[in-house]
Amino acid sequence: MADERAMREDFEDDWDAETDDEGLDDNESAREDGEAGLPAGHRSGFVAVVGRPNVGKSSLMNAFLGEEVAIVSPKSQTTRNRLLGILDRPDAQIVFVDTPGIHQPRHRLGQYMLETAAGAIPDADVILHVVDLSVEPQGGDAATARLIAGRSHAPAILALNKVDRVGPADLQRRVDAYCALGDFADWMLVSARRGDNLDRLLDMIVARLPEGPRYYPADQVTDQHERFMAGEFIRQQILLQTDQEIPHGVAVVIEEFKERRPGLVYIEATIYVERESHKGIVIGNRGERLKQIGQRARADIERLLEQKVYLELRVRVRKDWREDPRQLRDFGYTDRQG
Ligand SMILES: Nc1nc2c(ncn2[C@@H]2O[C@H](COP(=O)(O)OP(=O)(O)OP(=O)(O)O)[C@@H](O)[C@H]2O)c(=O)[nH]1
Ligand SMILES: [Mg+2]
Repeated sequence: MADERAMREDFEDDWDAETDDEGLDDNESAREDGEAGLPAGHRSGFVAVVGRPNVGKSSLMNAFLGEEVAIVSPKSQTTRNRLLGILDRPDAQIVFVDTPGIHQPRHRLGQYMLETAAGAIPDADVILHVVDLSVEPQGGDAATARLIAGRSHAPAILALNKVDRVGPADLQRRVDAYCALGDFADWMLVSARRGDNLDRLLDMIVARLPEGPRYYPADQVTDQHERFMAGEFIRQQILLQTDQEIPHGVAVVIEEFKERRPGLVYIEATIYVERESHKGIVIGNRGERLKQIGQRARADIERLLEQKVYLELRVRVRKDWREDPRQLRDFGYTDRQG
């Protein structure tokens, strides 16, 4: 319990730090309103969204929120950090904790990701174990179930995602195979993409949350800074526009993020790759690919900030940074709780 409270306070500190220079007044008033008007029996808590890579954890969280808080891509290991998605409704505040996919790490970065995912489990009030129903259970699904069983007594709910991609002939057998992986309090067939059964799954989660206050202002959707999200949108475009090892070896650092004049934000970012040969691929023929990456990321960032963005990208090599503890720290892949 003490850990849990410390985690909540940590996240609240982050939010305060972020809003120091913008909109603090709005934030404060939201906090006050929130505590006053809660109905009797209001529920709240943290829901760890866990599972092997690429099953749709981030998609599911975004679908619940109706916003793209976490980046999504068809490549596995898209999510690298723990990030919150906060859903406020009259009877409950549900704080989703999106996590990296649970996999056998091959680099220090992978090790960090695994620790991040595993670390979200003991603090959660409910565990949402997400699986991909369009394929048979895999090693990572069983490893996830084992981690949950070893680290938490909280109720675990199984979200059988991508039901839009499974035929009737396979359905029952797959459901049985996934349900046999662990001791689940409940399960639900869902599709993050089509929206099937999301309301039912949400009610199932809320029913298992303890009674409690709002931990975050009602209008706050995430704990992430705009600066972090801008970097993630750039990384998302690299995930979408490059192949094989390249996207996995990319890190994005925002060097400058500044409102140059009202309505125009200037962002300068460096894309780090692991090898010289990867640099040429990210830049592309006569700079074409980097231009595409920049254009699409800029559109996403403009939508987020609701302002015009001037985005300047550069590509640099940091050889084998995924193995280097100092580089990992510089790129933000460190445990925020020390
Ligand atoms: N058909 C279908 N595809 C889905 C569904 N949910 C997610 N996807 C796709 O699955 C891929 C992976 O989705 P993500 O949300 O990034 O998966 P994740 O579990 O967060 O992956 P990591 O962050 O790598 O662990 C993306 O291409 C999504 O569009 C679904 O319900 N149906
Ligand atoms: Mg993800």
